Amino acid sequence: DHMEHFIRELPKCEHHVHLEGTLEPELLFQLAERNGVALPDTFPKTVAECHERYSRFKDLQDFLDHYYVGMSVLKHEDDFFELGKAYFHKAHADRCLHSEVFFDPQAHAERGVSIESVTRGLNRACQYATKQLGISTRLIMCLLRHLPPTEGLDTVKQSLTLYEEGLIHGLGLDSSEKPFPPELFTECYSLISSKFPSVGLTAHAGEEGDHSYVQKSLSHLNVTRIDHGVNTKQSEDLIKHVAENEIMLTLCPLSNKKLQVVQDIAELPVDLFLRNGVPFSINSDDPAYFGGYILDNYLAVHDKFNLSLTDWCVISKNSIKGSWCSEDRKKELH
Ligand code: ES4
Ligand code: ZN
Repeated sequence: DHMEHFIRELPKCEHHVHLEGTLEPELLFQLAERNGVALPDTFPKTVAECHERYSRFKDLQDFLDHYYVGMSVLKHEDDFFELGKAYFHKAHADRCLHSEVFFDPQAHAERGVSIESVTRGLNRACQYATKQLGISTRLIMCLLRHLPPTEGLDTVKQSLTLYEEGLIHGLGLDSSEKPFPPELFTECYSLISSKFPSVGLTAHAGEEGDHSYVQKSLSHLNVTRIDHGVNTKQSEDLIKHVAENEIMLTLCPLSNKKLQVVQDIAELPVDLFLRNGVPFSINSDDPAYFGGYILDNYLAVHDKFNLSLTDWCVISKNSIKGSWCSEDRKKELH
């Protein structure tokens, strides 16, 4: 299959991967042992049991319940370095040349791991990726929307020196979507953008929430990108708006299938978005839990949609254009 070979070789940009979601069961059990962390009885006991349990998530919340327990084995700066390094090797193998990675500092703070040690460990992994693998990187801090917005604001305040140092480049919003609409976090976003106007703003929206969550992320949080954004398909006006304003949607096909956002990847609005000039990229989300990294996600789209070479070039160009890297780097990526 010529097309498959083309897709394998295509230079790729990642915009939606949670580093805690790249924690493979092998490393998870190693770290649990090394750090003396006892996992709860409800957590799988072996690598094989992880794979079995991860193959049947009911919905986003069912996944998140495992995700937060899984990451509880991460305790020290070096654990985060090791996690990031392992991910960047996977990305490199998939011909990913630019990767923007999410992390959830609040999910580690509750175990007494400081935002500084998380960020410094991950930033060292980013530097390793650039020097050893030639991957350009961006670190995006995410706020957990299931926690009170006042705690999000505290986290933002604690992170200001890290943004100042240039260790973090973006702000995102993730976790359980529906009960926690985007406008709750208006102040967190406005604080970052008032202090650091060049920091990239994004938010998960329209994964389980309807199209109004996408709309409100744009109007209240001033994001320039939407993570998932699948439910943009529900509104013709919104489709027009994101196309005209070049808001990139970071689609995650394997994630949507595993969390039953769609029953089949063929249901994703890939054709609708291409026909209407909605820019989107194809991404990994939580690859250790969803069974595939960026190439597997590209190949899943290839398998379900008979896209032309022209379509793939549009996807590829949009994923470069929507990246938060320098204009010089964008030229190199072309
Ligand atoms: C996530 Cl798939 C997904 N959705 C929302 N929040 C997340 N955090 C990690 N993966
Ligand atoms: Zn995500």
